Amino acid sequence: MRKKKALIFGITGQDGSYLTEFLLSKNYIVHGVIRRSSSFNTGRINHIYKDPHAKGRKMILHYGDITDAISISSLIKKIQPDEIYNLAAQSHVAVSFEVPEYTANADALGTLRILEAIRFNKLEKKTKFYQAGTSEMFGKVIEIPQNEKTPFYPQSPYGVAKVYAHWITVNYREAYNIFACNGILFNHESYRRGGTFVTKKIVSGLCKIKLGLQEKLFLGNLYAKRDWGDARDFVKAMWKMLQQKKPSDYVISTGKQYTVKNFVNLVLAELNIKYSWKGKNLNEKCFANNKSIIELDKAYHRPLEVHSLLGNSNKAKRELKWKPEKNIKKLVRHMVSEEMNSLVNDKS
Ligand code: NAP
Ligand code: F7E
Repeated sequence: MRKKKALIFGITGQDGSYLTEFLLSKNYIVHGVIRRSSSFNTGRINHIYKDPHAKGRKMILHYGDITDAISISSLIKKIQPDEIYNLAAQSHVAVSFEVPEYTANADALGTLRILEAIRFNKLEKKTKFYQAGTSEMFGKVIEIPQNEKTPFYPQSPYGVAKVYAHWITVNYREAYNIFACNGILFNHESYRRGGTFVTKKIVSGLCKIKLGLQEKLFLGNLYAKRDWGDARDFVKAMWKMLQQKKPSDYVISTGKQYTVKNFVNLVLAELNIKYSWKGKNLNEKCFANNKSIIELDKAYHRPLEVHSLLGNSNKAKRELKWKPEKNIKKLVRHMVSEEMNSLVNDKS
């Protein structure tokens, strides 16, 4: 049987690496787009990488960039993929306030460029398309919990750019009959999460404090609430969307909500650190062994905050037969144990 070909934009990211592993386990040939960088950016997929001279490679990397229409179109023409996953994005909400134009170019127009390349190369009937949408589109939430029909009210240049990407995906589905799906994914984390996202920052900082490699961790808003899932569960939902009879949009979430402070407390418990919180507002601090180990810094506050996100993924449960397998405790255990292993190996 012919193997299916997938093309992943954003293969070097957290989700790209897990999706690649998942698709390879389903016998796909996976093509991935990487950006040229002055330092290596393939750390999350090095364990799958094979030299171009090796026979029977199942993962093939290509240089490209989501801001470069010609490179996107020529890759799509050359590869003729059965499925495209657009995971490429400037994905940091706080950074999107610093680089709003680039964020719009990559996250909004990048999606349009891929859809146009599918159309331009006359692949509307062959190539299915997945767009990495986000709960950040709900922003200042209009209802709780949020589902596929909840109106968007984004609170950052990132969220606004993703709303454009969402609607252009719907538009190309309706105008050109492209099999195009939006996954509206709530926060999902793992040991492979980028170091400046809050869960990874907390795990990494507290593991270093436990090992005596760091003294303090500085955080921003402790009271933002998120619906945190496990990235390894969430990439399966992306694939399931493209295996349906009809394309549609799906919320992917756990339906459980925790504050940033709850997440900190779970990590402290996993590390067996005895702690107490004292103080209020910006003076709130976490103490262990009579030393303050967590303090707050206004620099991590955003011009606008998304205070509370909670997803309802009943449609995905019903139609995709998808539900999260791992809860937040399992996620914390995975993140802490991988982090500790890597720190201890680095030391020795
Ligand atoms: P990530 O770790 O930040 O990965 C982003 C990927 O996009 C990386 O491979 C990055 O390449 C690539 N990229 C960035 N700019 C690019 C450009 N101009 N051209 C080509 N590639 C580019 O993000 P993630 O957590 O895996 O998330 C995957 C997608 O899902 C993103 O679109 C994100 O916005 C969206 N999303 C994430 C979450 C979540 O909680 N993780 C939730 C909802 C939606 P480099 O490695 O070279 O930087
Ligand atoms: O922040 C608060 C911060 O940066 C979570 C991206 O994957 O998920 C992610 O976006 C919360 C926010 O993720 C710090 O203010 C407190 O309320 O980990 P984060 P995010 O902004 O929710 C969505 C679904 C995406 O689509 C995005 O691509 O934590 N917070 N203190 C902090 N956040 C950070 N980064 N650093 C802090 O020190």
